[in-house]
Amino acid sequence: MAEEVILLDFWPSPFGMRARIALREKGVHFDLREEELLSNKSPLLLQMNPIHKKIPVLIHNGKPVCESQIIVQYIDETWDPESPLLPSNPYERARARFWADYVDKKILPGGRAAWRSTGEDQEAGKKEFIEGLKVMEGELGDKAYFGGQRFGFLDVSLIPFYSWFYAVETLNSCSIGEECPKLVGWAKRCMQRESVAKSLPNQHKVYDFMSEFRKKLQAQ
Ligand SMILES: N[C@@H](CCC(=O)N[C@@H](CS)C(=O)NCC(=O)O)C(=O)O
Repeated sequence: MAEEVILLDFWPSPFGMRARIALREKGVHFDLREEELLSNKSPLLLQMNPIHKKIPVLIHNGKPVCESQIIVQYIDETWDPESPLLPSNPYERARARFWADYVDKKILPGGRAAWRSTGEDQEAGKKEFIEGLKVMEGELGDKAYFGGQRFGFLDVSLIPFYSWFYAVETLNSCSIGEECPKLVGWAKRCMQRESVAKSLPNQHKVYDFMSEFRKKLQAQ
C-alpha cells in the first residue's frame, strides 16, 4: 500500500521548515498543505492537533505527529535508517537533543522579541538572540556541522532561524555576520544542501512578512 504523508505547514514558520528539511533529507515524498494560519485554520489542522492547534503537523497514513522536534525524530526513525539525523551513540544523541532544546528556549524567544517587540523588549530580544547564536557558534567550533562531518538533527533544528537573519539585522541595526562569522559560514554551508535551500524562504520575503506582522501587532 502506498504511504500517505501530509505536512500541515505555514511557509514562514521555522518549525515547519524543520519538518520540510527532515523529509527532504530522507527523500520522502509529501503533500505540503499550506495553512491560512492567521485567519482561518483548516478543520484538518484542528482535528489533527486539537491540543495546540499549531503547525507543523505530520500526518502519516492518517496518524498525526505534532511538535517540530518530535516530528524530526519521528521522520528519522521512520525513513532511511542508513542516513540517520540523530547520532547512534546515546550520549551524543542526548547532547544533540539538549542543544536543540536550547535553540527553542533561547534562540527562538530572543529572535521573536527582536522582530516583534519594540523599545527595551526588542533590545533585550536582540541581545538574547545574538548571545544564543554565539553560544551555538562555540558548540559548533571548527566542525563542518554540529555533529561533525554529517548534517544532522541539531543542524535541522537551528538552520531555519537563518531565514530570520536579514529581518533581525534590518530591524535592529546589527550585523550577525560580524558577531558570529563562523556560524554564518555554517549556515551558508547548510544552504548548499538541496533539502535546506528548498525549505527556507527568501530572507527578504520573511522580512516583508515580519514587517507586516509587526505593524499589525503595533496597531492593536
Ligand atoms: N513548539 C511547536 C511550536 C509550533 C508553533 O508555534 N507554530 C506556530 C507557527 S510558527 C503556529 O502554528 N501558530 C498558530 C497559533 O499559535 O495559533 C513546535 O516546535 O512545533
